This record gives sequence, structure tokens and C-alpha cells, in this order.
Amino acid sequence: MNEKIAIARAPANVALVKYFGKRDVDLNLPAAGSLSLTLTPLETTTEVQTDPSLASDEIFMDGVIADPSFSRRVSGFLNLVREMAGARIHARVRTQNNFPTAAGLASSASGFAALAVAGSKAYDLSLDELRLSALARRGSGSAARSIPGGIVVWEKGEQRDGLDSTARSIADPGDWDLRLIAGVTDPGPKKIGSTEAMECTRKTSPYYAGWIESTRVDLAEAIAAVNDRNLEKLGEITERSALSMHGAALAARPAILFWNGVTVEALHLVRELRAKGLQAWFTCDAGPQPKILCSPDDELSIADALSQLPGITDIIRCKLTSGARLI
Ligand code: 2P0
Repeated sequence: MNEKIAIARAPANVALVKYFGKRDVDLNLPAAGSLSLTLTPLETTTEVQTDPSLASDEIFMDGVIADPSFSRRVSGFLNLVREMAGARIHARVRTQNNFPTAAGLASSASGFAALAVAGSKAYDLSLDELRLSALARRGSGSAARSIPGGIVVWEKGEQRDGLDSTARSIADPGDWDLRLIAGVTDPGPKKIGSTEAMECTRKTSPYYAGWIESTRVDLAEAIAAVNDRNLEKLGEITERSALSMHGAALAARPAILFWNGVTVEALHLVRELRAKGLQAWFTCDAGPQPKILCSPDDELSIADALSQLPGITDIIRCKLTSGARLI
């Protein structure tokens, strides 16, 4: 196999119905389905260049050699791609995010989605969207959801091999104008990784079973709310899914607390804004950054209120976009 280059760009996604718990850790198979928004402007751009002269993979993040644990994760993912392609040749990978890495802003989702698209192309694999989604999932569960665009459902799947645990779009970006505002409270990397947090919650939280059961109901109701374009209903499900996820994690032993004080203030703010008649609903992932689902009409007032909250250092206004693609 000769030298080949492919470059892909993938958007981040934020789940409204959260994924938090695995039925298979090695294959990144979720214990329940989830629903997310594929969002611009948060994105990762990744170049994969196969090179017969390399003795091992070379991974660069933002122009410098990546740290060993990240490099091992990327190389492990490339091994899957090589296995599928029947190839042995190593690759040089250059990846770049346009937002803080590993801070609960979904960098692993956009990162592994971009790597799946660029890597499969560089190794001459021809994969359709569902197979790309299943491949991206092996790198990071939520990456499955950054392959399609718009509003996305990632199925739990029933098969043990996980080939039916893939993500698909249930609404295109132009079908419904939803907005999401991400507040940055702390751009540093999070204290506990998602996999470790999920496994600790699954094994020790007395609320884990209830959390997974409630997610099944939330997912069905959220899909119906999307089909009806009912923002009120989707917002209500969004906020309760996030709070239930964090509740289950808080009840783990030892307790997992992703939030800081600003996250809590942001939740109070969202509830106050809603009491004043604005359409705003809180969500938060495996980090302290508050995120607000809102209507386009209320977006600017909500962004303004969030940016004035002490401790918010930046806000990122997001809207729906199309999925990962080659550039
Ligand atoms: C989500 N999170 O649905 C949930 C909410 C975090 C909280 O998907 O272990 O980094 O690699 O599958 O993809 C973060 O999960 O975890 C995530 P792994 P990933 O967005």
C-alpha cells in the first residue's frame, strides 16, 4: 500500500437524552439509546497520512506530538481500521480542535468521528454512514453520533457484536431551527474520564438501574417531541435527562461530581429565565460546562444573561449542522 492522505472534519454533538452507562466496555456499546444535536461551530479537523517508512504511528495534536495516552488511543483505533482493511502500514495523524479538548465539550466525539472518516478513506475502505458510525463508536461511544447531521438517535442495539448500535439522523439541520449555548467555566481537562465515571456509576450507584430505565422512556418521548417539533416537551426531557444522569453519578461510590459552583448558578439562571417566559433548558455533560437548549428567538437574551454570570469565561452559540465529512 502506498502513501495516501485523507482529511476529514467532524462536528461535536451534545446529547439531549444522555448516554451514561455501557452494556459492553470493549465495544463501547451503550446500556440505553441516546439523542443528540450535531452542532456547529465546535469541530475537529483530522488528517491521516499512511506512510510505508513509519515504524509506528505518529500522532500530532495542534501541531505538536500528542501525549502518550492519547497517542495510544488513536493508534489502537487505527489498528481496528487496519484490521478491516487488511493493511499493516502505519500512519501520521494530525488533529486539531477549534475548542478546549477533553473539558466536557465533546472533543472525543468530534475527534473520533473525524478519525473514522479520514482513517477509513486513507486505508481505502468504503464505508456507508451506518458502518462509519459503528467504527467511530469504537473510539468513543458518543463519536457514533457525530457521523450523521441534524438531530441524531444512537440505538442501543441488541446484537452482541454491536453492529446494530449505530446512529442515524431523525431530522436534517434545516428541518428545525434549534439553538444550544455552551458556557465555558473551566477550559482545563476534566478530572475523571467518561468511561471510568460510567463504569463506577454502573457498578456502585443505587440509582443506576432507575437511570437506565428512565432513559428508555425519555428517548421514546424525545423522538416523539422531535417529530412534533415540540420544543417545550423536548426541553423538559433534556433537562430531566441531564439531572437524572448527574444524580446517578452523584450517588456513585465514591461520588462523581462533574459540576463546579458556576454550573449550579447556571442551572438556577436557566430556571429563572424560564419563569420569565423564555424558552431555555439546562443540560450538562461529563464536565462543568453548562449548556442551554433554546429557541432562536430567545437565543441572544439567554446568551447575554449567561455571559454575565460570574465565572463564565466564554460562551459558544451553536446550531444544527451536517455530519462528519471528507474535505
Ligand atoms: C453523552 N457523555 O451522551 C454523555 C453525557 C458524557 C455525559 O457521551 O467512554 O467520551 O468514550 O464511550 O463518548 C461522553 O462519552 O465516552 C458522553 P466513551 P464518551 O454525550
